[in-house]
Amino acid sequence: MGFFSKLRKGLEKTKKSFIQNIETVVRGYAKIDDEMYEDLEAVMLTSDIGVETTDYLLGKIREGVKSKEIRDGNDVVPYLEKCVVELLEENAEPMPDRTGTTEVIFIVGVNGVGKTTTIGKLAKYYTQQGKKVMLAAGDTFRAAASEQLTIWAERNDVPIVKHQEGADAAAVVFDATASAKARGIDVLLVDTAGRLHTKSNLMEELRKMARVAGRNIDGAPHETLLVLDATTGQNAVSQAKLFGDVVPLTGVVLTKLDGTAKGGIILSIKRELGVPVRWVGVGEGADDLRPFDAAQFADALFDKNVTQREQEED
Ligand SMILES: Nc1nc2c(ncn2[C@@H]2O[C@H](COP(=O)(O)OP(=O)(O)OP(=O)(O)O)[C@@H](O)[C@H]2O)c(=O)[nH]1
Ligand SMILES: [Mg+2]
Repeated sequence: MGFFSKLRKGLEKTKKSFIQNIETVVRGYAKIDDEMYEDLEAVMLTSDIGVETTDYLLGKIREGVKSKEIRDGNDVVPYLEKCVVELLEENAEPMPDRTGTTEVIFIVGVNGVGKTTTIGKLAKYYTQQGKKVMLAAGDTFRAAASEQLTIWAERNDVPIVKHQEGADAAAVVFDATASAKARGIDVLLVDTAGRLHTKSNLMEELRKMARVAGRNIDGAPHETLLVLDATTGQNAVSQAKLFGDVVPLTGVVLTKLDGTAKGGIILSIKRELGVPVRWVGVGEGADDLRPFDAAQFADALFDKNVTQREQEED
């Protein structure tokens, strides 16, 4: 199965919990009234798009009613589809091109969201793009973390810099950045320990890692990607907000979109965290991560251009 097909299949539950529930609600209304807005609000809130994005979409529907684009309940869903596409586009931003320097990418997030797996997938993606990739085992906290990353390094045939368990993570970053620079590496992917914002020593460690990276390579880390597990919904977003206070985030990797009903979370990321969605993950395999493409995502969610998309995919 290609990426589009996996994404489409993965979003089936989200579609059900969001679009189809909305359809069920609005179908009953010949006339738009306050009761319908209340029902809509309830459905939206349970689909994990968040309070703010719910308010935004309800405001949009009110506008549509005023401008007569929505005349009865049946007009709501097609109108809402347009609004959702706009929100997806808001979350997309072109990836900056940093050819010519060693690009240092930090991967951060709470425990178990898919950081290390994402690094393995990114290593494959960038290698296929013809880039020289190196990994840094910056999770020195959890036992076996560096072994897990080493497996991904071997699979992708890329070098890895690691220290012993319990070593200073900033020292790993220092060595890795120096080595990457010396070897003319294009992309250095830095794994970090899963941490909660409440663990102040670990958050301080993250700050130190970022500081140290910048000593060896100008402007590093160039990207700090926050990994969010889509299955945790809005919970993930609120936990993650606090990472931005410690290290400036440049984007989000949304993982585990395969099979969750909470995929609607993607609509609220830019609004709540102020950063674009850069990558989406739809499985545990090395090919199950791609740059976020708003149009592709919308097609997968609304079952549009399916045949064409399926023909395009590898
Ligand atoms: N279904 C699915 N599983 C995923 C995806 N990404 C990661 N996983 C799985 O999620 C689990 C945790 O992944 P890790 O990469 O170890 O997560 P981590 O954030 O590095 O975890 P810690 O280092 O313990 O904080 C693994 O079983 C992965 O295979 C995805 O997109 N879809
Ligand atoms: Mg990990």
